[in-house]
Amino acid sequence: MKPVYVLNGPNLNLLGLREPAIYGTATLADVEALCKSHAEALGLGLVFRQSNSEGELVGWIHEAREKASGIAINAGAYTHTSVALHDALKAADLPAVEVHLSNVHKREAFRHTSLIAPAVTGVICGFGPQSYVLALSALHSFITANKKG
Ligand code: DHK
Repeated sequence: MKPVYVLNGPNLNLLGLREPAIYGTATLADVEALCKSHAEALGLGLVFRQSNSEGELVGWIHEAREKASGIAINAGAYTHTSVALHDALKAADLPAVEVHLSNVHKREAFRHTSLIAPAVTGVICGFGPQSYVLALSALHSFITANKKG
């Protein structure tokens, strides 16, 4: 089976240092280790990446279109602004989960709108690093049931 791509957007490289009251104290390396062990338990291969560049994220989604069985994406602030990520996810045509550490609906109004939500299978937010674990489990069920959602 092709691996699952877990893609992280802008400022997530600062996880653990950045607004810990909102995003927690786990670093992105901690989140990656959590994802790796959960993916292994599920029998899924994992590609885990972070970029501050919208174009690089678009390129990785294009790559996933050929090389991945599903995508979990925390697009950071691009969630709320990026038509390019929306279009790339539509083009990828894979099971995909929008992930957030924080519950964006409890926060500023500008975070209540996601431009990528209409292009993915489902959305998980508010569970800290566990949001990623839940996303991987959801992708695993969809991929093994051969569904796109
Ligand atoms: C991360 C970000 O960087 C914000 O721009 C999003 C998301 C929320 C998160 O909770 O993981 O609004």
